[in-house]
Amino acid sequence: MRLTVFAAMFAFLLWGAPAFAGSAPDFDGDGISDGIDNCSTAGNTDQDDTDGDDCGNLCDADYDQSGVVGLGDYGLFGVAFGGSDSLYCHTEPNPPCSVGLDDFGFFGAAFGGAPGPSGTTPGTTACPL
Ligand SMILES: [Ca+2]
Ligand SMILES: [Ca+2]
Ligand SMILES: [Ca+2]
Ligand SMILES: [Ca+2]
Repeated sequence: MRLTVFAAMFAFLLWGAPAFAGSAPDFDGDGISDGIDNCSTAGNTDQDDTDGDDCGNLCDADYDQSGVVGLGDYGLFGVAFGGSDSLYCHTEPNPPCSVGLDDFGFFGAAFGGAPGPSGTTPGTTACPL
């Protein structure tokens, strides 16, 4: 019995420990660790960030960079609707993209809130202005 426990501990040290040592928190499981994920709550392996504000498209409906998703963004989204501007495409890989009802659903869910969270802006939940 004691030998079995010892063997199990040895096996863990041999194969298990390196796996734990190299892992970092990855809330959304997209392979990008939270600290460097530009949209840490949604899987976005491509890290698309069309406007370059360090907030990935999948977390960023703040098109006018005001810090909140509001009426100004709604107006911009309306103009972009039906087009292919990747800034407004939240639900599909870019490019190509088509701004449609699925993206409007994303926008509606984000309305009234702040963009983000982005792991590339530590200590904040919003993306930089
Ligand atoms: Ca992640
Ligand atoms: Ca992510
Ligand atoms: Ca962005
Ligand atoms: Ca805004």
